[in-house]
Amino acid sequence: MADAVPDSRLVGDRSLRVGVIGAGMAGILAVIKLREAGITDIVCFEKADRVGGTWRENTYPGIGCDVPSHVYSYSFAPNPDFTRMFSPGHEIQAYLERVAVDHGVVPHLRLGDEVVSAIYDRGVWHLETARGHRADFDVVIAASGVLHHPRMPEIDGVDEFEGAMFHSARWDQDVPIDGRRVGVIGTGSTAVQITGALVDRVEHFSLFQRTPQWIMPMDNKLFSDDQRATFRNEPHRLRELRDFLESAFAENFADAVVDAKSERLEQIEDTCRANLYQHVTDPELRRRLEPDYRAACKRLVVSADFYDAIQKPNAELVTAAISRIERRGIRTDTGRLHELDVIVLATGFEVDRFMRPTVITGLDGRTLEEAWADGPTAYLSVSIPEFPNLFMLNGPNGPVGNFSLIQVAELQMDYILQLVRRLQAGLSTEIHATEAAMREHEARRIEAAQATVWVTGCNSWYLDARGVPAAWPWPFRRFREVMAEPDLDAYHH
Ligand code: N01
Repeated sequence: MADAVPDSRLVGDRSLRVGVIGAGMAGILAVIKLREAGITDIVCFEKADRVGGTWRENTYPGIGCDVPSHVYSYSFAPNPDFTRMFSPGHEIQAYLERVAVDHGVVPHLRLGDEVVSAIYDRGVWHLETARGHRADFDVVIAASGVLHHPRMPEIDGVDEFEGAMFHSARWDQDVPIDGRRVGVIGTGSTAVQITGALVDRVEHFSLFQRTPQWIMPMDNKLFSDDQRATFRNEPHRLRELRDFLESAFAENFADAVVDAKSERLEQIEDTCRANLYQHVTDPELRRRLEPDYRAACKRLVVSADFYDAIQKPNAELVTAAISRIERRGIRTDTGRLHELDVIVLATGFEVDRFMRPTVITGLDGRTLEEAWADGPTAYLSVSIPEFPNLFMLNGPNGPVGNFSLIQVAELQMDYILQLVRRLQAGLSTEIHATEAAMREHEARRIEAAQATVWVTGCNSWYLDARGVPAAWPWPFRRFREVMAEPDLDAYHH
């Protein structure tokens, strides 16, 4: 094990230059943690003109986080001001911007400049940006996000529509919505949030469902002024709430989904079924809304208002398959044309892209495209063989879905820093996972994935091209354990 991993404050003698790709939640975290480790020569590249990642890009009505706010926040930057148990997106965006200012991230930002290529050559990463800047780094941390390349549906006639049409992650705020006829394609977490937010604003709301979803009820309670004052004045109370939510979340959800036979998973299923039967009284509508696969097989959708919204008189659940998009709306295979003013494509994301389209070239001219020809992999989601001194936050096959990705990234960053400290201390010049370690990890991961709920008979974005869940298939505590300290035997170092 890595008993030789030094603490930089004690032995650091080499000054490192670190490039961070992306200034979303994970990139902000990387800069803060690097600075804490005494590394200040950092440039954080961000293609957009603001920090925030997902929370900057997604501005659709109803956007919020369905992970409790006090878990979906940095452990070192609690936010007593969150107004609800589950925060709306704009509060999270404001929080991330504030953290970036308060924790000294801003001077390291290079906004509006996308990294287009990163080439490794004898200990140095040469980065080039879309604006033609070139800069060299000893270490690169890729914090470029997971769900950020919109997946456009392959539907005939998409170019024919004469109204407004956009992907949920590219919401056009200039398009009027109120009093209009709006159609949403998809029934994932995004579409469900949009449904609750839009139905009372529009003349007619059509939800085009290809596959029904289980819906976990949510009690999105407001924190009162008094509660928030208590969180502010007695920080330990906020810490207690966070600890409670964190362990409840891990035990009740994260650990349940990786064991398809678990009792807790049955309870999740019972809760979702009861939610449907209690809230949807029309048996025909209920039949159309009831999935034929197990709850949490797809990423579980959490909502306080979806069933009420879809039963409003101006709302319609369309379950006939979409045949094509036409000038005036969407035609289904029953022959009916649903006339619409606005079509929202809540059709999800290309989840296997990660840092791409950035062209990344490691040892011996090997590109990431080549390394990932059979799908994205990385040792413990963090390090790719033959790509030395490049580390990923929220990389492939890690804990995704109904988790706090902030919590995940914090654990990964502490792990990465232990490797970076070796470089800083001059104990290593190149660190990257061995091919053998990655293969062994992948084999064990794929085997363990067979016990998860994700392979019990549904299609979802968790599944890779081979049908293997691209996710962490073990309890969350195991992730915590392996992230505690790198096993140097798994690395060239
Ligand atoms: O995307 P999705 P999302 N014709 O991939 C349908 C996170 N998130 O943006 O199920 C018709 O889940 C597709 O149908 P089917 C969260 O991790 C978090 O909603 O494939 N339909 C499906 O219904 C989430 O899981 C929050 O049959 C088509 C939908 O589009 C992830 O983002 C909030 C179609 C896509 O669902 C992605 O969620 C929101 C077609 N051609 C999102 N193509 C939080 O609160 C696709 N579909 C933290």
